[in-house]
Amino acid sequence: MSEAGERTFVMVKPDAVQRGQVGEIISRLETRGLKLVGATFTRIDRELAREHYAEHEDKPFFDGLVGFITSGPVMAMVWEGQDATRQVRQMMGATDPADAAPGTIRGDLGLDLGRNVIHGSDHEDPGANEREIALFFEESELVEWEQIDETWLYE
Ligand code: IDP
Ligand code: MG
Repeated sequence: MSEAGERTFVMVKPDAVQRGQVGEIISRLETRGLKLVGATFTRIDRELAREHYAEHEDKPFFDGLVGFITSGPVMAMVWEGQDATRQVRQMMGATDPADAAPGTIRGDLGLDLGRNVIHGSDHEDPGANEREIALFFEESELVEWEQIDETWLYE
């Protein structure tokens, strides 16, 4: 990982895959300057879904959430950059797309709380990024590489 780099876990959810928004979402993160260091297009099983969303186990929406996230393929990714976890959360917008500001990913690409397009690690939950990355990726699957614009992106 580069000196400026923090890694965060991002997942394009099944609704956005079905709606052809994978490219749009990757494009926004790339254009911002974040660096893609890992990606897998996969359909996750219920066990992994339950573990990933373990903090919501007792919530009334938990079963629906697990059903939704396992209902089709997702694009699971690791992005790296300065303050990456918090910056991705800001780009995502509020959990409910109806409350997410225009210009954010959820505010531009979704309408409904239960179909909110994207997951990103919670920056207010220390270690959530590394924990989620480890659930989906082996360390050897993450690519360390130098981005040619890094000297122009960071002071
Ligand atoms: P976040 O994705 O913005 O971090 P969380 O509160 O961690 O939001 O909730 C995880 C996911 O659970 C949300 O992204 C959304 O897909 C789903 N979810 C949260 N609250 C509700 C709800 O009230 N009804 C249905 N789904 C919900
Ligand atoms: Mg969350």
